[in-house]
Amino acid sequence: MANSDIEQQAVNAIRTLSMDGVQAANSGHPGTPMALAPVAYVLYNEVMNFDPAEPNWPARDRFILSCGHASMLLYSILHLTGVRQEDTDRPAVSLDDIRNFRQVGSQCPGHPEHGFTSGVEVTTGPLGQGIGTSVGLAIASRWKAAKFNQPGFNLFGNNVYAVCSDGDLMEGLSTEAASLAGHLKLSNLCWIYDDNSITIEGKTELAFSEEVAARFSGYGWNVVEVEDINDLDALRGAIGYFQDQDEEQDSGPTLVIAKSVIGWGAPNKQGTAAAHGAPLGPDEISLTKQAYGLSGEEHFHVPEGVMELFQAGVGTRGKAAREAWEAKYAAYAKQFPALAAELEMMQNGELPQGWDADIPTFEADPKGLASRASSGQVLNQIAKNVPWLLGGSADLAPSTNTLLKFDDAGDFSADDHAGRNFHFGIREHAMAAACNGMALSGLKPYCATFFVFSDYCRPSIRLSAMMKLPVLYVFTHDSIAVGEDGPTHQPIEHLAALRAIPNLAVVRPADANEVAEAYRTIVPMKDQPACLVLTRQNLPTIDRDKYASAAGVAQGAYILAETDGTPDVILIGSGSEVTLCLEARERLAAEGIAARVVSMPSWELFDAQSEEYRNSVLPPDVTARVAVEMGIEMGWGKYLGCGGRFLGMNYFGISGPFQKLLERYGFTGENVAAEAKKAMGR
Ligand SMILES: Cc1ncc(C[n+]2csc(CCOP(=O)(O)OP(=O)(O)O)c2C)c(N)n1
Ligand SMILES: [Mg+2]
Repeated sequence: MANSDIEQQAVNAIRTLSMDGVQAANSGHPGTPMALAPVAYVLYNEVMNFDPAEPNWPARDRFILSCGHASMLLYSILHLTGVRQEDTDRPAVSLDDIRNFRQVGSQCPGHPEHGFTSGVEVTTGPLGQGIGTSVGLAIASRWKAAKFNQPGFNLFGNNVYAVCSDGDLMEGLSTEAASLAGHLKLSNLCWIYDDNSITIEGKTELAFSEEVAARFSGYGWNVVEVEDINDLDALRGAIGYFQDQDEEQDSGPTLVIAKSVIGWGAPNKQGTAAAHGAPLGPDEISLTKQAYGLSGEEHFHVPEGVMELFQAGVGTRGKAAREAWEAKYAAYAKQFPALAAELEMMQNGELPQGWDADIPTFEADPKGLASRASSGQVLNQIAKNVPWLLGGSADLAPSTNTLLKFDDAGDFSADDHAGRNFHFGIREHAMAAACNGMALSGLKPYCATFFVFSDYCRPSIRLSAMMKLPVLYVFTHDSIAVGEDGPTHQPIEHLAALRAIPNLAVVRPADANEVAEAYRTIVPMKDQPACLVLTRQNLPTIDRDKYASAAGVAQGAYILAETDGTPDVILIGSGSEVTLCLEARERLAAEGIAARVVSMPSWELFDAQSEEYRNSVLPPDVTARVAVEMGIEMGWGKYLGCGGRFLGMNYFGISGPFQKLLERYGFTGENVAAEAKKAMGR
C-alpha cells in the first residue's frame, strides 16, 4: 500500500527539519536522518510504548540511536511528538532548539546527550556504544520483569529498539554485544540496521564485505530484511515479526536489515558519502524539498496536520498506556507494598535501610588477605541487602572474587532472568557497555576483570562517567605484583589512565578495612561511576588500634600514622604500598626522623575535600614528601610538589615471582626510607 499523504508529510518533516538544522549550524550529518525518517516515524508513532508527556515513565520502550551522528533524526522526532522536558512545562526540543542545533545552550547538542535532553535514552556518538548499551537495557527489562512482575501485574517487560549504521556493525563492540545478546536470547531486543552501503570514505565495499545476515544468524538472532526503508508497510511487517519473536520469550533478538539511501531525495548527493557529514547546501536543500513535493523556500516548516498526527498516534496511545500502567501500579503497590517500596527506592537511586549493616570489620592481621578477597566478602554482604545490586565478570569471577554466593543469588541466563550473577564471557567491552544500560534502567550493576584489561572497557567507562551512571568497576590484579604473568598482565599506566577520566572515582584501598570503607563510600553514589582497584596478593590488615581508622577513606586520603609535632617527611601511599610506608616510618623513627604516613586510596575523593582538610593532611610547609605507587608517575606532582620524590614504575615490568619483582624495582620499606632521606636532602 502506498504511504498515505499525511504519513508521508510526517516522514518528510523529519527530513526537512534535519537538513535545515544541519544547514543552520553549518555542521552536522543530514543524510542519515533523511534516510532513517521512516523508521523513526513507524517506531514512535505506531509501535513504541512511550508517552511524550512522561518520557521517563519506567515501563516505556526504549529507542537508542546508536549512530549518534544522525542526532537530528532524534531531535526532529522528539520535537514532532512533543516530548516534554522532564520537570518543566517546556518541550524537550523546540523549533528554536532545532534552529540552534549544535550551538551552545541548545537542547540539540551535536550528538545525543543523555540527562540533558529528555527523551535521549543514551549518549551516543562513539560508534558501537549505543547498541552495546542496548543489551544492558534489554537485560534490565528482563530482570525487572522477573523480579517485580506478579500474576496479573505485568509491570515490566519493555522492548528495546536500537538503530545502528555500518560503522556500528563494523566496531568490535557490536560483535561482543550481539554475541552476548544472542546467547542470552534477549528477544525483547531489536536492532535496525541502516544498510546504506556508505561510510565516510565512500562505499562500504572499501572495507566491509561480510554477510551481515549470516553473521547475525550465527549469533542466534532472527534476521529480517526490508528491501526499501521507504516502504512503511514493509517496516511495519518487520517490526511485527520482531514482536512475534518477542512473544516467544526465548526466540532471540531480532536484526532488521533495512536497505536505505543516504540523503534520500537529494538529487545530487543521495547515495554518496557527500551526504554523510556536511550540510547539503541551500541549493541542494531547495531541490530536495521540491523532490518531496514541498516548497523549496520554506525552512523549519512543519506542515499542518503533522503534529496532530503524532498527537493522535503516539500521544494518545502513550498516554493511555502510561495511565493504565499507573493504575495497575497503584493496585500493585497496595497488594505488594514491599516490592513497590523496593521498586521506588531503586528508581530513585536510593538504598534500603541498613544496606551497610553487615559490612564486616577485619581484625588486625600481619598476614592479612588480598583486597580482592576482602572485596568479595564485602560485596556479598552488601548485595544481600540490596536486591538490585548485581553483576559479574568477564570470565574471571573466581579471580576477581565477584561471584555472589548467597543462596538465592542465582545466575542470569536465557532461562532465568531473576539471577544476579552475570557471566559476560570474555567480552570486557560489551560487559561495560551493558552495565551502562543496566544502570540507565535503575539497577546497580558492577562488573569485573583484571585491572590491565580496564583498557578493554575504557570507551564505555568514559560514557558511564559522562552519563553520570553509578556503575561499579571491580578491577583486580592491580600491579606488577601479579608476578609471573609478566608485563602483559602487569598494569602500569592504568591508574593514571583512569584518573584522567572526569567524574570517575578511582579507589585503591590499602587493606581489608579500607576495602570495606571504599564500598561504604562508593555504593551510595548516584551520579558517578567508581573503579575499585584491588590486589591479587595478600595485604596485611593494618592494626587500627595503633593507626587511624579506615573511615578516612571517605575523604580520599587521611593521616594513617601521625608524628609528634611537625613531620620531617610525609610518606604517601596507595593500596599495597601503604604498608611499605608504615615499615619505612619505623625505620626512619629509629634514626630519629619523624615521618607521617598518608594513605591515599583516591585522588578524586581527596580533591573534593575542603582546602583546609587537604592542607591538614598535606601541610604546605612540609615539602619533603615521597609517594609510593606501583604505577607511572603522571599526575603525582600535584601532591609531591617540586621537592617530592616518586617511587613507582615508569616502565613495563618483567615476569617473575612477585617478591623478587618488588625487590628488583625497589618496593621495600628500606628503599622507601632511603627515598625519604633523599627528599629531606640527606
Ligand atoms: C568509534 C568511532 N569511530 C569513528 C567515528 C567517526 N565516524 C562518525 S560516523 C562514521 C562512519 C559513517 O558511516 P556509517 O556508520 O555507515 O554511518 P552513515 O554515514 O551511513 O550514517 C565515522 C567513522 C565515530 N563516531 N566513532
Ligand atoms: Mg552507512
